[in-house]
Amino acid sequence: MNTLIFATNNQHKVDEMRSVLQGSFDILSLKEAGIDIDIPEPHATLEANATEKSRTIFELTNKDCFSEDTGLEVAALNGEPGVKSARYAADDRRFEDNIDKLLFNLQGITNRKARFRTILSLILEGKEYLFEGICPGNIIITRTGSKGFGYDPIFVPDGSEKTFAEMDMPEKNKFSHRQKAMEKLLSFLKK
Ligand code: ITT
Repeated sequence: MNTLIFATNNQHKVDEMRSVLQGSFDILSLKEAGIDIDIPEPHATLEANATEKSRTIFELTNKDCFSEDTGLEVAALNGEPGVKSARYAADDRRFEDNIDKLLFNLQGITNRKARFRTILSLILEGKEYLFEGICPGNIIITRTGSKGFGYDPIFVPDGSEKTFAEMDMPEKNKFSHRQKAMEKLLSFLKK
């Protein structure tokens, strides 16, 4: 197995995965694989949405592939936005609006604990596997930093004083949910 299709339309995720993999194997985004499709994420769990994305691409191509679904789970909001992270404020998936809504909902709340959770769904030779990666941290009060994407400007991972948006990719990878899930996939592939 040399190439896996990564069932995502999010170029930031592709760039991060490539930086994690450092050539362990090649990945092709949907765009690079010539697939123009917006896969729905209608389910109530990250696991079900990730599986839907990889199954859709496997059924279309019959090739080894993987996908991931990530949610930001905020303790004081009972785990929200969670599986709704991409569309927290509205269906148009605007990062800025999602952050505004989250900061508004956390106004006056001192418990800022949160975690990113990634579920990675791999389909290899027609068999399905799931891997999880969790990054605990805190939501800060105002945006800081301009790198990364999504909720990065308001999330400080445990063990750092910086937000993800203040980190270069290799530094984010040291903490990141996505890296942790991918490491599990890589050690599974080595077995
Ligand atoms: P897919 O094509 O892979 O589905 P997506 O952008 O829709 O790409 P998700 O469904 O996994 O991604 O949505 C998760 C949302 O959570 C995403 O839109 C971001 O706002 C946010 N998110 C995911 N990973 C993140 C990260 O590492 N840092 C900050 N925010 C992140």
